[in-house]
Amino acid sequence: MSTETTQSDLFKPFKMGAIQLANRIVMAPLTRSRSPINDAPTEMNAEYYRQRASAGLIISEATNISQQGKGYAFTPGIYTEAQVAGWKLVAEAVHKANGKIICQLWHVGRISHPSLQKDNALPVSASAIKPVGQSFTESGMKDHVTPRALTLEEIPGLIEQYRHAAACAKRAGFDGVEIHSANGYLLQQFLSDVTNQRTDQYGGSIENRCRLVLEVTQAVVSVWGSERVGIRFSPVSPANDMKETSPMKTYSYLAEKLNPMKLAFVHLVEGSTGGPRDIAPGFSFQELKSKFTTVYMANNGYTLEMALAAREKNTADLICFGRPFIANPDLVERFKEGIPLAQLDPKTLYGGGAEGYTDYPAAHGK
Ligand code: 8OZ
Repeated sequence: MSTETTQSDLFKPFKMGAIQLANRIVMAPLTRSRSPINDAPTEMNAEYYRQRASAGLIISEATNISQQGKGYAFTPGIYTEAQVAGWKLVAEAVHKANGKIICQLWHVGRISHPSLQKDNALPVSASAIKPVGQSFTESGMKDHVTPRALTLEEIPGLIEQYRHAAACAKRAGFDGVEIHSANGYLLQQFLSDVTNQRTDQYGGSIENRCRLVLEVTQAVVSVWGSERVGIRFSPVSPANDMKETSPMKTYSYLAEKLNPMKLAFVHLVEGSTGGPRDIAPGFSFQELKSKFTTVYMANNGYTLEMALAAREKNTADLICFGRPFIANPDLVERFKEGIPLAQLDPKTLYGGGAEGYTDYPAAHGK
């Protein structure tokens, strides 16, 4: 372990809003599709999160706020009593291990498939525009379909889905929540001038396209208080056939509107989600960071060296690691002690049981 590593405040406590973190390393939300029964977590999921509790903060895998919001087979929800009970196991296990965990609130919008919806309903979106790509359903990959545009009358009910899920997450004992407004899912489908072609007050101008996410944030803050709520954006990521033509303008406006709400953090996917960081010449995440007054959580392809440099130069307050946490439950200790990282097995990423999930050992056992 080098002195540069030991002296970095990456490994020192940090207060994020009302949540006290043991260090500045965040376990990123990671979909693992291991909740096949009632979309509810079990002891196995609790064990997986417990093993990773030395992260300063764990963000849960993306968690459906309603059946309508579900777009991937075997992903968990946070809207029924069984799901609250399942997540209680998770939150208790993480807390017992002195960790902190927040719930990522997710509605996929058009990235769903009728086979995952109640009565084979069409997925919903800002507008009836079909994404290129396929959905992960219980019977394999299926082409996306043309979604149905939400009516103006349905918007209050949609916001209520977020409020209800936020209240369920609170009862489950999470430390807070993250609103998933990234990666081409429903909230970004409203933000984007490409996927949002509405002509009512939720489409057209930047103000109108940002309206839904701001109303959702208000609803979630009404449950949790602003100091336990964060939000995730991916302004330039092509994930899930997303495109925004002037992201700096849109996200600068969001910063201006979100700053007075005093959220706990803003989480940025810097580049193409899970891919290259330098995909948008001319777009500067540091410029965007300067517009936000809250804690800046950086994500996408960070190595330990990059994280140390980010703290040295203060280009981020908190650093997310995603895939490295899968095969290295003790990632923080490995970083501190200079222990080589284990590589994950891609075959066991999604679905299945304990194999490739809770059986990656910590370097020193446990
Ligand atoms: C990978 C596989 C399935 C879902 C995201 C929730 O992109 C996801 C996701 C990622 O945010």
